Formats: sequence, structure tokens, C-alpha cells
Amino acid sequence: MSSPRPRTAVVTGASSGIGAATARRLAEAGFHVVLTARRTERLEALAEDLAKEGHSAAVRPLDVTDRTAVDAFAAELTECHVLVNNAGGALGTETVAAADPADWRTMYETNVLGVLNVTQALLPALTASGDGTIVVMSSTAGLATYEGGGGYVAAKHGAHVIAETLRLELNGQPVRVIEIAPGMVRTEEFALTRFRGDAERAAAVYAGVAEPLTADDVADTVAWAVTRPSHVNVDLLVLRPRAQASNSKVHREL
Ligand code: 8X3
Repeated sequence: MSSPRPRTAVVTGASSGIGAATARRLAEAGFHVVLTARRTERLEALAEDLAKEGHSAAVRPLDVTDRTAVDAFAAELTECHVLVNNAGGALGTETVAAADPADWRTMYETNVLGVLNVTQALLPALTASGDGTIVVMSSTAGLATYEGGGGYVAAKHGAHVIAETLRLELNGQPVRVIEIAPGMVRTEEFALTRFRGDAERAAAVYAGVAEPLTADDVADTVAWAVTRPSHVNVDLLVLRPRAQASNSKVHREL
């Protein structure tokens, strides 16, 4: 008896951190994973690792802010059952009074319009699959604000609103919309990017925090939510390390 064809999961921002860990978890769950991000070499290295472990992975370099490229990517995709909108990130911790509008624009482009671009482009395939799932990787920054959060908080609120609105608009269609909102996650790049390469300031984010979440902790919840029975929609899943009670209340052992 031949085994059924694997279902396809597209993961954006799959070159590192939560995206890479999610791609791995979904591959382990039996999905054919399509790895997308701007950095091709990293995607290829991950795809190679996954293939060595007997998993099925394809590499498609993609900038989610480039609508023409996103449309071309979607046109080439033969099918899609799961889309994980993970690409995004933070730039700067300036106050609203001092922030550079260019940083806000970049964050809006990646965290909001990136989700819009890829979701719009893949929605026909997700619907045609008869059992589609859209995951929006938002953040606790999409649900509450904090000083210096500014443009990132605004952008993640935008991502949150896409998930909420899409769920209403797709009601009656065979597509679920799941929002995963992580709090403090220690990855190799998130804080470093936010602090523009300043490793000391990036490390200070996690100083004294016993166990920040890992990318794999988040990936585990994505895989769990995606593999629930089709009629079960995990609307919104907030996860934080035990040491973090809110965006601004963090227990540190210093
Ligand atoms: C990351 C969480 O607290 O840095 O999305 O905004 S936080």
C-alpha cells in the first residue's frame, strides 16, 4: 500500500530562529516543508539537514515584502495546506518621540504587509486544499504595549488584527486562522537585530532570566496547533517563559 502524499507547509522566515525550528517540527510531523526567506544558503543548509534525517524540504528564496516575487512564488507552488507567516522582526527601542519613521516603515512592511502579501497569494491554494491552516506568528507585543516598543508593538498589533479579521472573513471556508503570540524568546538574531548588532545590549534583554523560551518551544506549539483535528481552531495562543508575567514584568536572578 502506498503512503499518502505529504501535506505541504510553507514557512516564511525559515532561515533561522522560530521559523527554522518550526520548519523542522512540521517536517518531523510529516509535512513537506517549503522553506522561504531571503538568505538562500541558510535555507539550503536546513533543507540538507532535514533531507539527511529523511524529511522532505524545498528551498524557495523569497522576500515577503516583494509582492511581485511573492506572486511568482505562489504561482509555482502546486499545493499548500499550511502557511506559517513567521517572517518579521523588531528594529530599535526608541521612544515614539525619538523613533525614525524609516524603522517603523520597515517593521510595517515585514510584520504586516509581508503577512498580507503571502496570505493573499496563497489563500486560493489553502482554500483549494479543502483543509487549510494559516498561522500568524504575532507576539505578546501584538496584544499590549511597553515603553520603547513603539514601531514593533504597532506592527505586531497589525499582524494580530490580520489574524482576527481573516478569521471572521474566512468563516465558512475550510481554512483555520491560528495566531501564536510568544513573549520572551531567546534566539540568535531577534534582539541582535533590534539593537542593530550591539551584542551587549542584546544579551542584556535576557540577563538573569532563568529560562527564556527557545525557538523550539514556540515551534512545538505551532506544530501542536497545526496538528489538531481540522475542526479545532486554536484562535490565539500566548506563551511566555515562567519568569515573564507581562511584557514589562520579568523575574531576573542577578
Ligand atoms: C518579542 C517579544 O517582548 O520583545 O516578540 O516584544 S517582545
